[in-house]
Formats: sequence, C-alpha cells, structure tokens
Amino acid sequence: MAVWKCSICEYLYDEMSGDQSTNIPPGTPFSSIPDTWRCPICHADKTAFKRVLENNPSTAILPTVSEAIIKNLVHFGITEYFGVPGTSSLGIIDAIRKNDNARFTLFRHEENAAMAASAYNKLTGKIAACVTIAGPGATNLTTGLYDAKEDRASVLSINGQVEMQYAGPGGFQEIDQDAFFRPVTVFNNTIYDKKMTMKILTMAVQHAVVRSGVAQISVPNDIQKQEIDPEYATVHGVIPNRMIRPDNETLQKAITLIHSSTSPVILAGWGAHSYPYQLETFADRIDAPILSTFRAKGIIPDEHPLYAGILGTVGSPGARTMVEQADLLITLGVGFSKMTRVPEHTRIIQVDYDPIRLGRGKDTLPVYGDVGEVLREILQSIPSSSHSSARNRVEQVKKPWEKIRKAEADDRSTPIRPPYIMEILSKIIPSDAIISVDVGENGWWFGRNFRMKGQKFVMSGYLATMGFGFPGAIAGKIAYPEKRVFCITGDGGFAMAMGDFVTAVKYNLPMVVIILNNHELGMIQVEQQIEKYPNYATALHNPDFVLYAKSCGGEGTRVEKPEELESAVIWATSQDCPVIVDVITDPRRFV
Ligand SMILES: Cc1ncc(C[n+]2csc(CCOP(=O)(O)OP(=O)(O)O)c2C)c(N)n1
Ligand SMILES: [Mg+2]
Repeated sequence: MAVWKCSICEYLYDEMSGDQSTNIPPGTPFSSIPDTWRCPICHADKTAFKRVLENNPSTAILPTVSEAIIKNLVHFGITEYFGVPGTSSLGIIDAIRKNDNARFTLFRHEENAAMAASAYNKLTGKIAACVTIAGPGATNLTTGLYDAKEDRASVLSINGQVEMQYAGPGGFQEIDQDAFFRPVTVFNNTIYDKKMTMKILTMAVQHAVVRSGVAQISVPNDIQKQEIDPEYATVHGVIPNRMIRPDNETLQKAITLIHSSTSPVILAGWGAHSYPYQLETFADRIDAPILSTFRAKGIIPDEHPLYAGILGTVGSPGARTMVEQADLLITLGVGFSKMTRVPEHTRIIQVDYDPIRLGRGKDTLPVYGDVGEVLREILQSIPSSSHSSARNRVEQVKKPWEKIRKAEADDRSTPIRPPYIMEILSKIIPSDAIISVDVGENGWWFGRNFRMKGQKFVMSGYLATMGFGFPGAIAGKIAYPEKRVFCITGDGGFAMAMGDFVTAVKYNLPMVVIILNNHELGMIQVEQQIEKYPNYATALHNPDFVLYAKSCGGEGTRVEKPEELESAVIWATSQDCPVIVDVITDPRRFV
C-alpha cells in the first residue's frame, strides 16, 4: 500500500484508507481510481499525483521527530502548549494531540499565547511552550517573548520552519528565524538534521531554566515528520539544581553588618517572592521592617506588622523616608529599576542570584546567592536582635498612609474613583485568588491602593506592556483551575488582547475581568499633564464590553454608580464562565 501526494496542494492519498469524501473505499490502489477522479482539495486530475516513497507519518513505526520532541518535553515537565497551528507546524501539533500528558490551548493571536506563557512561568515557576508557524506566527510572538526576557521568565518557543527545500531568503512564509529571535532569546537554534533533535532540545530547556529566559527552536516542516532512531530520540541532559549557596566569608561580613545596624530595612524584590516564610522569620529575627518592590507586592500580606508597603512610584512617602533614614538596607532579589528608586547612598547588602546584577549603590556588600539559600544560611547563625523597634517604625509609616488611602476611596463620586474600585476589590477578592494586572492607571492604582492578603499576583514588570493582563489571567486559570482568577485591566490594554476572550470561554476558564473603563489612555493623559503638553490623542472610542462578553458566550455587567460595584463584583465571582465587569471610571488621577 502506497501513499500518493498531489503536487498542487500536497493532499496525501493513502491507498490503505482510501478517500471517504470522494467515495474511494479503503484499500483502493491509486491505479484503480477512475481517471475522472479529482483531488478532493484542489480538483487537480490524477496526473498531478506522485507516489510518496518515505516519511508517511500514518504508517510510521518509529516516532517522528515531533513525537520525540513532545515526549521529551513532557519528561522535562513541559505539558502546556499555547499557540496557533499552521502549515509549517502540523507535525508538532499532531504530536501534542497524540501525547496524553500534553495539552494545547488554541489562542486567537500568538502575542497572547506568548504573554500567557510568560505569565505561566512567573506564576508557577514552570515552563509553558509557545507553538507557532514559520514567518507571521513567529513574528507575532515578539512582545510576549520580550516580556518574558525582560522579567527573566523561562519560556520555550517551538516554531515551524519551511521545508528545507525552500529555506533561504524569499521563500513563502520563510524568515530568518535564527536572526529574528536572537535578541530576545538565551538559546536559539534550528533543527536542520534530525540527529541534532535531542541535543538542541535539551540545550534549549537547560538554557531557558538556568539562564531564566526564552529558548527558541525552529523545526522545518519536513524534519518534523521524519522518523527518528530511538538512539537519537532519548534525552541525556539534565536540569541542574541552581540554588546558589553564598560563600562563608561574605556571609560572615553580612552577619556582622546586620549585627551592628540599629535601623536596618529589608527590601524584598521578585527574587524573594518564593520565600515569604524565610523572609518573615528573617525580619523578625533581625528586627527589620519589610518593604517590597511593586513586582513583589503581596509577598507578605499588607496587614502584617512587619510589612511597611512598597518602595517606589506606587509606594508611600513614609516608605521612602524609612529607607533614607535606615543605616542598612538589605535588598533581596531586587532589580533596582527606576520604578523602585533605591537610594544610592544608603549602605546596602545586596543579595542576587545573578552576579552581573551585583554591586548597585555606592556602599554595597554583594552577596552572590539564591535569596532562599542566603536567608537559610544567615538564619542558622544570626542571633536575635538586641533592639525591637521595627513594629513601631512600620506603624509610623502605615498609619498615615492608610488614612490617605481611605480618604481617597470616596464612595460617592461619579464617575467612580479608581481608589474606591481598589477598596472594593481589596474587600472581595479572596486571599487565595490569582490576580493578573495590566499597565496604565489601572495598574498604578492597583499597586498603590489594593491591599494584598495572600493572593498571587502577576504583571509585566520591566517591559510594562499593555495587553499583558488578560492573557496573564488565562495562564493563571490554566495553572490553577481550582482558584478564582481576576484580571484588572484598562479599556486600552484589554482591547489589545480581547480577541482571546473567546478562548477563555471555549476552554471553560471562569474568571472576572475588571475593566477600569475611563475612555482614555489614562496614564498617557496624566503624563501629558505632568510634562505640560496639551492633552492629545488619548481619547478612546470603545465597544460595548458587556455586549462583547455576551456575544463571546461569556457574561458581563456595566457599573456606573459606586454603590453598584460591590454587588456586581460578587455576582461576577459567582458566575461559571468568564465575566467582564465594565466599570465606568474617572481618568483623572486626583481631583
Ligand atoms: C504595548 C504598549 N503600548 C503603549 C504603551 C504606553 N502606555 C502605557 S500606559 C498606556 C495607556 C493605557 O491605557 P488603558 O489600558 O486604557 O489604561 P489606563 O491608563 O487608562 O488605566 C499606554 C498607551 C505601553 N506601555 N505598552
Ligand atoms: Mg483607559
């Protein structure tokens, strides 16, 4: 039994299975098909067909390259695949279909798939893969992959490439993917020879994990379908444990510095986000208030007596004063971005797992190590502090700040004031929920006024890209199906990603999308005001988001009055589908 390929459209006629659509029974040799028969796909006549001599995936006994790739990725724990299929990725997509432990989520735009993969890693520490076709599918990933790169999230990107016969400039849907992905990846390669499959695959996963970034593999269409010898289909590499322990000498210096400090302050960054318990014990032991960066918001619940809030543009003036008055600042996995504005002249103990990032500030003890390991080591040998002023210092910062935030949350103004929205959300969103936040005034108010009580929260930190919030929520619900998921977004940012609302409906991912609908690119309007430009090009003409949600098969409600907000959010939380709460709000920061 042979397989015949149409040279016009590449349809495969398999003698074993016949062709149901043109009534050719299984087992019919191609030569026995009447001459009047036409290709069911493009209507070419029989003379257009050529016998295929090799690589028929349906009769293969050995695994194909694609199947070996997916099997080994699953072995590495990579089970979630986000993307859009197409001609040059059919082999990979089929291998995902066949693997019981792999799951494909079909997105409507590759950018959302890449944002979701980035968010998935930020939320879980596990890797999700993006899968796209060569050319436009690959280029559509860019902003999502850059988000991962900037926030040091591990993501794998597996992209189809045109058949090797058509490689080179000028091929249909062919681009130089190695060159295109180079600036965004920590590893980047094309499998031009099936014997290279596992070597490239293993290196890709190792680099993505160890170097915290994006690894990209392109697989030409014809290679995807080739059978692979088991000798070349088995993984040899391993993912090392990359917990870095600090050296003893540096640790001793750090302990001495902490011991001689009378007003230490801890600043926890994203690098500390997996170690809330060690952080709390450490702060208690050395009697130091804890501040966090915006990205690490929620590492300790807001009401904790040692947590003093955020340092930076969404933080309180009291937090800044506290750092300026400290005789020692201990930074744990902090990126030193301009949004945090760590004072340069304070004495710093800087802990980071990336040696290149060490040495910020003017008077710094660099401690190379994983935050969890460093805290564990220090806690083994540091005695309890002789002072006990941290709780008082925290209260002095928090009390006036709380008063300000309460006063801002005016419950009568229409359009509804953003701080009031944050007040209501702080009250309603449960402590074990997942929150994905977008960029703009919506994110600014969340950072500044939302009170965390244990939730996991994810955002686009360094790239600060609009359109992250909603795919981030999709990733959250895929990762934690049993938890409630909330997206806090703007009318501008949501519109960039809203094509995938149907994806949340299709895959039954109930979530609540709170749109702060101010009919403006609100943050840009504020920036124009700060820089004394006249307001221009920020007004938004929006669709009816509630009708849109319903037309997608979800639910929605609009809220225009403050007194309606609480019940609307409670109602949304009780729905069994994705829901939009379209909150008509005030674009002005302060009135
Ligand atoms: C992809 C992208 N384009 C542009 C910007 C610049 N930018 C930052 S905030 C913002 C406005 C966001 O508007 P909206 O989503 O409505 O949120 P709002 O500020 O009104 O709450 C813009 C255009 C960006 N950060 N990301
Ligand atoms: Mg807006």
